[in-house]
Amino acid sequence: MGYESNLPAPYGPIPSPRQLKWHTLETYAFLHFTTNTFTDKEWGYGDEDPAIFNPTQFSAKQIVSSLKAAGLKAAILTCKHHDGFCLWPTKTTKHNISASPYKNGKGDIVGELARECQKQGLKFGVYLSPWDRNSALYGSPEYVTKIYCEQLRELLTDYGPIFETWHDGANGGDGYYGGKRESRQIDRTTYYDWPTTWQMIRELQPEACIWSDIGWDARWVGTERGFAGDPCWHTITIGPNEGVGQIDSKKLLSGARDGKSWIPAEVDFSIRPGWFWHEKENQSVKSPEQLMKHYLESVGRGASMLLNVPPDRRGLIHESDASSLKIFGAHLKKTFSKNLAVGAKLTASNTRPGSDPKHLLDGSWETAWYTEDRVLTPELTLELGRPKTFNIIRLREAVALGQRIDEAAIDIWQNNAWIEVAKAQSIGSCRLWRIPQTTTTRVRLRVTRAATCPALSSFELFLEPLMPTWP
Ligand code: FUL
Repeated sequence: MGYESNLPAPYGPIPSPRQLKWHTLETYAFLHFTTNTFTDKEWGYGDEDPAIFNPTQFSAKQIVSSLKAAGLKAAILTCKHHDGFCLWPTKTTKHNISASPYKNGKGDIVGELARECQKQGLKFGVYLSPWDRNSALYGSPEYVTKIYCEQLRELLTDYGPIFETWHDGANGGDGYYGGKRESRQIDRTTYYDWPTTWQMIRELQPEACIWSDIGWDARWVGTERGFAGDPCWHTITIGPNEGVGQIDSKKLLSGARDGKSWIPAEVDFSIRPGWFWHEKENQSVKSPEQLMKHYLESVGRGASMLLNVPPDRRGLIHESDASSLKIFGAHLKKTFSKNLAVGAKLTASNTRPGSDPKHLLDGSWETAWYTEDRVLTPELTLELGRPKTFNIIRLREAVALGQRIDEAAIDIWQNNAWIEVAKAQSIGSCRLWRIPQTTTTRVRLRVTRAATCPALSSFELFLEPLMPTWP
């Protein structure tokens, strides 16, 4: 923040430094990869023979490069899915990659991907399914303390910095369970003892964001269809009877304006119909245009976009997915490379002494513009000098000081009058509006409702180029 001497007081819950960093990532990848890739299943039963796991052309380089081409800033790997097969040579179970033909039992997919991400400048995260349909111990307390926690400990100790840990709420009951082939029920409220496990994560990797339905650091958005609610507040109140796998998904979609905790939403969805690669879905890969729509409806509503791109049986990102990612990434880059508001003359109805509205144009999260305490509904006009054509507007609050704005609107100057072209409730870390292409000389922001004096870090205008045809 630029103006430590005259900062407004924070409002409500505020993000931790760890969450602030997470907010700046905005888009990252999910990699669903395991024996399911070879059995054509979405949920393995736990009795899969490790011999089937044999990605003969596995290339961490090709996988990470494909994600990077889409501008994705990190990758989260399914180190273990519900079938229990571990993609690293864990000491906790024999049901792991050492028992597979991959690199003659000497392979370590977690290690290869973690290293490649680091090399190419992406962060790395781990998905470790709590439900384990292979483990004979599943359902007993030892499974949680000796297997699940130990697996996490290995992942958080041996693979460098981890930016996020992913703990899903799926628990289907039946499984192989070491040959017992029975249905095991657990009590979701107590069995996993999440607070103890998450405390261990804090100790081993204090920078890692803990994701589950309810946080601690980031929450599920309540749908896997690729959008956030509108509004989507960074805050939410988790009730005493709510927990992982036990919370109304509608509540997660929007959060709560006056929520007691800062637990922002993450939008997880897949580039294909399924989470794992299936030959029959090669024709159903989402187009760059569809990915852009998901981007606007997730990142553009203040959530993060967790895009699943599953490696195929060769151990590569399939050509269809890779080409869609590449076009999407180039489109994003082109769109946001030129802020058309740069050079505009800014007139604010009020400015807090010591701050300056010009910081709204510099594209930085660190600098901001504030109003005086008594001014809750300021206006800010960009005089563009000459007519400029744009179709995307980006607004960011300086979220280090909390989510302060309740509602804002954008007007353009046309035929000697202001016309409202966009409006929203939640702004938060990022609000994107895509409007029909517009040419004007003046654009105005109106904060129409705020809980306390606004603190904004960006007000920018962009023009999307034409999306190339695909495939
Ligand atoms: C869910 C799982 O059941 C799906 O297979 C997938 O991994 C998704 C991201 O989370 O809970």
